[in-house]
Amino acid sequence: MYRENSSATLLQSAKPVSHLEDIKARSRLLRGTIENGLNDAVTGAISDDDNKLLKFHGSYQQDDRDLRDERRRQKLEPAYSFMIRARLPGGVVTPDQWLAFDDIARRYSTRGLRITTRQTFQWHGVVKRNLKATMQGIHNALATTIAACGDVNRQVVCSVNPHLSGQHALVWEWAKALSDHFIPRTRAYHEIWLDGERITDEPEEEPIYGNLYLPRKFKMGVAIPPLNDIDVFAQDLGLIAIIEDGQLSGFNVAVGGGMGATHGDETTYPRLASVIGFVTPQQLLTVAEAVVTTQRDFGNRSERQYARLKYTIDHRGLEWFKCEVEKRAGFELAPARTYHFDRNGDDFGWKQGEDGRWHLGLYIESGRLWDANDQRLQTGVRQIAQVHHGEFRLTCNQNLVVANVPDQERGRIDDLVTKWGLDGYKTHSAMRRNTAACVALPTCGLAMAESERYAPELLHKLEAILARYQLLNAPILLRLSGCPNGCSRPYLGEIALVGRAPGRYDLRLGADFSGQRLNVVYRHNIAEPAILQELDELLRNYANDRQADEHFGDYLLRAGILPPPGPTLTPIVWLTPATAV
Ligand code: SRM
Ligand code: SF4
Repeated sequence: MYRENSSATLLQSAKPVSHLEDIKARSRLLRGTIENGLNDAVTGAISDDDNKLLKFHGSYQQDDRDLRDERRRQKLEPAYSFMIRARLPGGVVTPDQWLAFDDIARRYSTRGLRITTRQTFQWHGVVKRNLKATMQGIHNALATTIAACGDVNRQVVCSVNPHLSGQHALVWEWAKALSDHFIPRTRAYHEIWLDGERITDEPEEEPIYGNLYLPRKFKMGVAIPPLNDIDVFAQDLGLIAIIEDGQLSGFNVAVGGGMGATHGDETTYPRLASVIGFVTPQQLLTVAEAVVTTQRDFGNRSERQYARLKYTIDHRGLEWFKCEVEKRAGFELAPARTYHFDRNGDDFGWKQGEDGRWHLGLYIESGRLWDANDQRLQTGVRQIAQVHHGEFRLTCNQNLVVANVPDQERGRIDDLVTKWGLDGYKTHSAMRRNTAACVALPTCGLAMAESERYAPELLHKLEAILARYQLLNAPILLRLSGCPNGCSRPYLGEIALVGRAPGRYDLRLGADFSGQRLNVVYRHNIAEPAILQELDELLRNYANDRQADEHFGDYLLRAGILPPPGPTLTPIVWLTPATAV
């Protein structure tokens, strides 16, 4: 039996709620008619409404955009398939899980395994009749896909590599606790995918979310200074672990980060999270819940483009938000503690932890592990998983750490890394090692331009420029996104390309190297020749005029090539009254 949750009654809007709110309300806690749709053999798709609910189960319906025109000509329905995303808190994967995930990829997906910018895996190209078997395979590997997408708290990301110290391991435990705390409680997932028993006489409710879940997606991440590898200020709720005298004292709380924007619409924008205070570990879940429920009750449920937490905060004011969170938590947040980030990006090569065990950082281009063309990266990591007894850690920069390796096992892992061409980290330019590119074409329905498939070609050309100016060892954050949604967090790239149309991008410049300053548009809507020309000149000047250890983004500001950053962006963007009281 399904019971209405009281949070639904909080919705009072001048504008009608969006269609998606209506779908959620009618869904019986995310069931909709997904099961019927899966059984309909006439089409490879499911209904639009169910497709929206399916996201909460960790899957998106897509179609192969490379084939769209041809199939239309042949009067066939689009080549539908599904992308599936796992929920792997902090990106931790055991070797057994790796082998199971790899089996799933070989059996059901068309493009191998894809490490995402939020430390998890996606499988692309799973056809409808295999969707259930894929979900079951992931479940059997002791993982899940629930709430990997949808208007809920998603995968909680965490700095890598926690095994470098006992305190880091503790921080990961908290990231996992957060992830578990916000998992939806609906039994729909079990019923639909795992053939779970339907229990009809017990009330079923979502104690945190209510039956409408959140107004929009919600993201949490925990960073461990001085490394900001997760881009903590891009999270709705970013937590900065404060380790003092070798002990975890607690977390600074940052709220309202987000990247998504729409071209040409200045009422939507990327925003860095604002630090509002400090909590002890014991207070963490209470405060996180207060943040989430405040957004649940005050977020915009009429206009989805303004529904992220960043707009709720900018609309009502940061001080109001903080007071509301404190009221719900039942205590005041302590003043934020001092912290310092000195960089983003991942560590590559072998690093030893304080317990003497080793961790090997491997560069994976755009996170794609796929046996294609002349590469066998998927097989290579599979072979490592067959001999590895520690675990793997996926990073938010789409890379991979073979973690927790005893000294005597290193040689064996190194041999496999070399054999299967996973040793690129030793020779690649520093820019390549600091590049992230979103998936974009052919699977992403929102892509306006290529990203993942364009990155290798672009990097090849940029490396020729870097070599000319002896900059191959200069770490420069490069981010590519096929549209302004910002899945590679391009607004935090020292150099970023944001797709506008096939072959055309906005060139954005000037973020810092530690994820604490947004970049700005330098040239709108330009094609590759102009991109290369602009970057050639700027990189030449940087090579000649940079100060010792000065990063490219900082140089552009100091040299006056970009304007100094303005005040923190807090425009009031909604023209309509707030949607909740
Ligand atoms: Fe994303 C939508 C891929 C991280 C902001 N994102 C999508 C979809 C699902 C397209 C869609 O809605 O139809 C993309 C699927 C492409 C495909 O074929 O796989 C997609 N996003 C990805 C991934 C796979 C990019 C990657 O190359 O790794 C990342 C998966 C993360 C994960 O494992 O959970 C991914 N997306 C991000 C990030 C980065 C982050 O979270 O750190 C962002 C920016 C941060 C943020 O959320 O503000 C991001 N994705 C978006 C948005 C814009 C949201 C907004 O507030 O406007 C959309 C579109 C939307 O939600 O309407 C989107
Ligand atoms: Fe797709 Fe745009 Fe995200 Fe790239 S940034 S994966 S094109 S939604």
